[in-house]
Amino acid sequence: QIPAKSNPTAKVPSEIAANINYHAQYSPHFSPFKFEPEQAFYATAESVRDRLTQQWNETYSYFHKVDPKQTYYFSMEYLQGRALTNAIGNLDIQDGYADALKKLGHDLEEIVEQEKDAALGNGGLGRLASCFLDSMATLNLPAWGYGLRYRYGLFKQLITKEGQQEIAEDWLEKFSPWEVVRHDVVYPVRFFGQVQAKPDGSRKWVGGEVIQALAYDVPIPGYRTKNTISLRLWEAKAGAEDFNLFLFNDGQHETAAQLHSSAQQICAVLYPGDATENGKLLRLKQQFFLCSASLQDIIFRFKERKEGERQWSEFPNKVAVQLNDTHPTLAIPELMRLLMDEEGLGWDEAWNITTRTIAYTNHTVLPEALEKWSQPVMWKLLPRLMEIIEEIDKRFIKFIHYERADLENKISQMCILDNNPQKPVVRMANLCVVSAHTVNGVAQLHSDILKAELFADYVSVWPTKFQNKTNGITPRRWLRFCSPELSIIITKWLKTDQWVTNLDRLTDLRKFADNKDFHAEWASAKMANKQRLAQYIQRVTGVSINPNSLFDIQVKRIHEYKRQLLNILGAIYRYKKLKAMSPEERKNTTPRTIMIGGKAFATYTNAKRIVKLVNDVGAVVNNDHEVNDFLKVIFVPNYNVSVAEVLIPGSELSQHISTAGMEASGTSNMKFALNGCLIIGTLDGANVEIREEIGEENFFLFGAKADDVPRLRKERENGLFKPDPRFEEAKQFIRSGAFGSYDYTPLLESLEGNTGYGRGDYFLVGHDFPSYMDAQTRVDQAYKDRKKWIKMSILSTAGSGKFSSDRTIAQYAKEIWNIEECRVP
Ligand code: DL6
Repeated sequence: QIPAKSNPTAKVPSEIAANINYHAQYSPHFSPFKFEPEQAFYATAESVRDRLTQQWNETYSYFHKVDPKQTYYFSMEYLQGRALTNAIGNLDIQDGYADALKKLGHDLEEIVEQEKDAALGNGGLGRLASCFLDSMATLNLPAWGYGLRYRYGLFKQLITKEGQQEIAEDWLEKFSPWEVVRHDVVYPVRFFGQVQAKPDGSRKWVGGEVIQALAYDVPIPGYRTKNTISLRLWEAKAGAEDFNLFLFNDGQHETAAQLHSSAQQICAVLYPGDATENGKLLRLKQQFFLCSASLQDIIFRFKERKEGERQWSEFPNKVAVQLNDTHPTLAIPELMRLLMDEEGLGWDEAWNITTRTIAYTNHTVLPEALEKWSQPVMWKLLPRLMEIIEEIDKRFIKFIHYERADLENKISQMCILDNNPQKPVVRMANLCVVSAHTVNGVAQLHSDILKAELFADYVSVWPTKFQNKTNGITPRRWLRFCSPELSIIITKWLKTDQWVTNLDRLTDLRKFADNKDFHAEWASAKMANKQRLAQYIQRVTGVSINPNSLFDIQVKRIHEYKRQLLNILGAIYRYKKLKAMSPEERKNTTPRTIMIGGKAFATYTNAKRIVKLVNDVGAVVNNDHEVNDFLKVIFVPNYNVSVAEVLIPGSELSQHISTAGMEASGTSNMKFALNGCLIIGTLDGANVEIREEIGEENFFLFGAKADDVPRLRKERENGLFKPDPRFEEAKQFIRSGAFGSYDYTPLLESLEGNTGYGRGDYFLVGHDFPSYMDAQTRVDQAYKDRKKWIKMSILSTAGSGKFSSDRTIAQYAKEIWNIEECRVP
């Protein structure tokens, strides 16, 4: 029987089942008559996409008609994760789809598991961009995301005896059911070549190689609203005219398709290694490709949305561009170039438009993450942009010279071009600060540090340019959908589900913080999540963990400043103490399961050693029958968004233990707190605000404060640091070979000595170790008092309202972008 044509508005399970069937048969991607979970996933996703497409088209045409000011979020990273649960959740049709799939012999939960994560990002910065898109859509804001369609996303992490091994993550292996290619949206992007002066004094960038940017759109549905916005991802292409048939037939196969291969490299991977000149060139190409294609698209839309002539002066009233860190900084000179060279505007007008359009978010104070591009490489790849950057710099220096003679001696640090003859570079953050109308940090402490340190000199020039926008997370993905058990209880006790879009409503849970019945339901939901997590751990690591032990989790990119090393040294010390105890004494301890997960950048050797150490410790501890009822150490492999969705709801304690002043914000801290997990942490990033919101008595604080860090490093350099004996004992235990024969000397040496970045314990692991261990003792004691712990857990969730990305995005909209709601009727 031929199934009915897909009806995208179907609500009844039998009709939804017909839609799914329709796609299984008429959008075939597999051999006929197969309807295994994988095929069922693709057919289900396509039927959901039909619905989204309808809303999406309406949103497009409504925005076109209303012509509101629109924000464009430029980001090299989006960590979207899976889309199916989120889409049917936001469309509020989970039950219909679950029933429909049941009719077709499948289980929604199993189908959801078939989807590959879209991992077009690296860590917090990319996931933030994805949370922001969700909030933009939910708040009905006229806003879009722009990014790159990487062929391979962030690598897949395999754990072998040698430690971490990276393999390409083939998220497009079959295809992505969510993206739509727009064959009509193509823009040329030029690289290399030269600049010609024209007789009228204008300049033109010519020659070089021209690669086409082709748009792929991904729909981003808002929660319970028709508004469905776009994430537009660019793919690089060369055309048939660039394929030299003559050379090919002459046997010169590679030369014949040179431009095709060059195009393919641009979107091959996220963050290609940049140790070589070629690697640097490729990264710069990626950044420019994103900026140029997106700006051409924005300008096209600006003109298209109004018939007849547009006044260029209107541009900043119609367009806001947000740069997600410095990676898309080239948008600044590229917008100048497009306005001057392509549209014929003069410098002053182009500069006025550019500076009123572009805003910049800083996400790090780490010196090595502040991008500096080699001037010779930039001249070679982007000659016209370099002319423009030089001119911006010249004018800035002149401005300081005439207007702020008091800053004369600061010019060499404030200007954009560092002309050091050994290594001339362009300082991207300086270009952003000089050109953007607003610069923001991502948590109050971080924004204060930016103003007091990194950008202090500019603050006196432009005091109102600097803002704070504390990060946030979407409550849909990070509570409503990843923990249905807890969500149901919250809705039941609050007697409303309005908290899903108004997270401040969670404060009302405080009323029930001592209610016995509420406690019982809360504990049972948490237990269900812990059991789900225990099953997952068993499946991926083969280790069985006890759901009655304290689940203690640290998941994030592996980095020395995030101090996974502090965590594992603490675990080692705990293990050693347990070994020394009598069986009776052990019974009085709080059993713990410590889980650590995260990826180390492929060339970051010390981070990879940390991964190896955690695995080695786990192998010993988990097989030690004397103590393994009281302690397990698990390395959770291949941490990504979907894994986080299982780990976070099942966690009870999470570790956010960076050296104070180094973590700009952190966002997983918010996800854990929202899920009723207690935090052990330093006064760093958004921890500071989380602690304020949930109450200091519900936060296990330890460690140096940001203000003390420089002095402590100095003292260390001067040989004034006296290590705690427990710290020495833990390190000595590693040296003794207790965890195998791997040579951990370089890792241990990073904690010793007096000076230098990464040596001389720059991250103050030794200094913070004793107060960390004391805080851990407080954790163990608190966990023994079940009533107290559950109350703290409830208060964590209740105090998390501030950390909704809806709040963050509403602030960006009002205080930076100046855009308003544009709700599709
Ligand atoms: O703002 C999102 C996220 C913060 O939560 C993290 O604290 C911060 O480390 C991260 N920053 C970056 C920037 N690049 N580097 N390195 O990823 O941004």
